[in-house]
Amino acid sequence: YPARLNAATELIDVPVATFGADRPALRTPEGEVWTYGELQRRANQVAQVLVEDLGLVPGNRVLLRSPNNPWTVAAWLGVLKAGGIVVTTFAALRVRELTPIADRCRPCLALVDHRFVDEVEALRQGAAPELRVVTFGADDAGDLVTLASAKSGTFDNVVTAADDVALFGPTSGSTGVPKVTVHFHRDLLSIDNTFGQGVLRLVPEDVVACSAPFAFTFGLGMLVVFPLRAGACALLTEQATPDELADLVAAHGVTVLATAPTAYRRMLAAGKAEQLRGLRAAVSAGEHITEQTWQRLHDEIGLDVIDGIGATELLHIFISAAGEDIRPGATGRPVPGYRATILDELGAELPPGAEGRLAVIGPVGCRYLDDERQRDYVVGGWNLTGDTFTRDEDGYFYYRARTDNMIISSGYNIAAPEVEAAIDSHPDVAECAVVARPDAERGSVVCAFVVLRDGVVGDAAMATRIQDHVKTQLAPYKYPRDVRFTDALPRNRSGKLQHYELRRRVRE
Ligand code: 3SK
Repeated sequence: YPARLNAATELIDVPVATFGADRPALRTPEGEVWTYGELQRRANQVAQVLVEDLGLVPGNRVLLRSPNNPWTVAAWLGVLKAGGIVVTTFAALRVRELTPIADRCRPCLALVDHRFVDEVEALRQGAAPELRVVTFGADDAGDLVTLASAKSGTFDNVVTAADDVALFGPTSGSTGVPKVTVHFHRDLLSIDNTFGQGVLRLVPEDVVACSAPFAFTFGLGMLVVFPLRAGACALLTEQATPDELADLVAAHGVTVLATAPTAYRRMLAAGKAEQLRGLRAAVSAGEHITEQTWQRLHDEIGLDVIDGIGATELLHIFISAAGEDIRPGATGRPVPGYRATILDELGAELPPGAEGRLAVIGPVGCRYLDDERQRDYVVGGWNLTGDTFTRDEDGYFYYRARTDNMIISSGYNIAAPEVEAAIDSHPDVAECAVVARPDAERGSVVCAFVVLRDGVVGDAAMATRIQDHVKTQLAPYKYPRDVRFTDALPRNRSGKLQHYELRRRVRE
């Protein structure tokens, strides 16, 4: 990339010039359509408001709190155009979750959808008294939309350096204590030059939907960066259950869907396969997809799902495969631009077939903001993602577990996802999660939290049936010695299972 680079130029101004101002860029389930020209004008107006009315100077940090809608995209691009740093947060976060993020990021301004302002007001009255709060969508005099509408809509983007900071991406990580990842302007383009153009390959005719909020960089890539650079259109949903999303896919002619395996499973369970048949590509990420779910999607919607593993630390997906390159059971190969290997505990590379820590290096790397945990993530130049993988002779990588989900019981290594997949295949099970429970005799034992299908009773006999079932699927030493029934599994805002919460429960 050139030394001087503002990502917003490449994400909206160049696409307007390349694909034309009249192409649809964003649409909503309610039928609103923003063209590329309109998005550019709105983003320029926001940048004008930021600089002329709110006194933003390059490098200022702007907290953005809003669900996925066109104004959120305009605000995000506007901050970049003005040389600011966007701090994306989930609209659903409460003040106690926002406080450590604000403490670390120190935003001077918050752009907030008016429906989600209370928690930010509480933040301003508590931990962040200097924070200036501007709402949008309220239609009053101080509203961002009102202020923006009074502007001309032309703006000369601030000339930032390719490695000036553009984005602070908070992540709850696997412990629940938030970390903030730091990403440059060039990183935002890099994810497109690697996964976007190297694997996904959107075309201008594509309509993309994704369940992830922009605050989860999976959603930011899938709904903003990749479609805009390809001249494609994104369908933005503020809130949709998997069933509703499947209906929207059919109703809006969506061609590319990206969501988590859990959502795909729910769509199939709700009989929504028909609604997904118009897709030309489906991406699964956010958590590991089991072979069973991948196969069901193949059988029922006729698509080979593009699996991918990404991380907020690396901004997006770094191992994946599409089309002919898909090897069943494997997550895929490093996406073009990345290298990956498997390391042992001491940092030595392991040969094909050996199980160890996944290590990745590429154009985007982890930079935590003021955080000691940087030392654990980047070791010897490799990013250690916290996943246990194997690879084969041909360079395909196979997921085993989150490293902290490997259970060592009586000296056996048991990967929790393997046991989860076996339990999931029981017809009475809706979903489950497996963790280690400390045990005096065995070190740890496998403990399964199981959600049963509606109407099935979770009693001792059912627990035994599940244990027997696992013994028919896997080596019997892997069966869950402890089976606990629950109504729901704990998940974070991006839908990932919170195994740490279950580990806390088993220690209680
Ligand atoms: O796999 C993930 O969790 C992820 C994280 C950030 C960006 C993209 C992805 C898929």
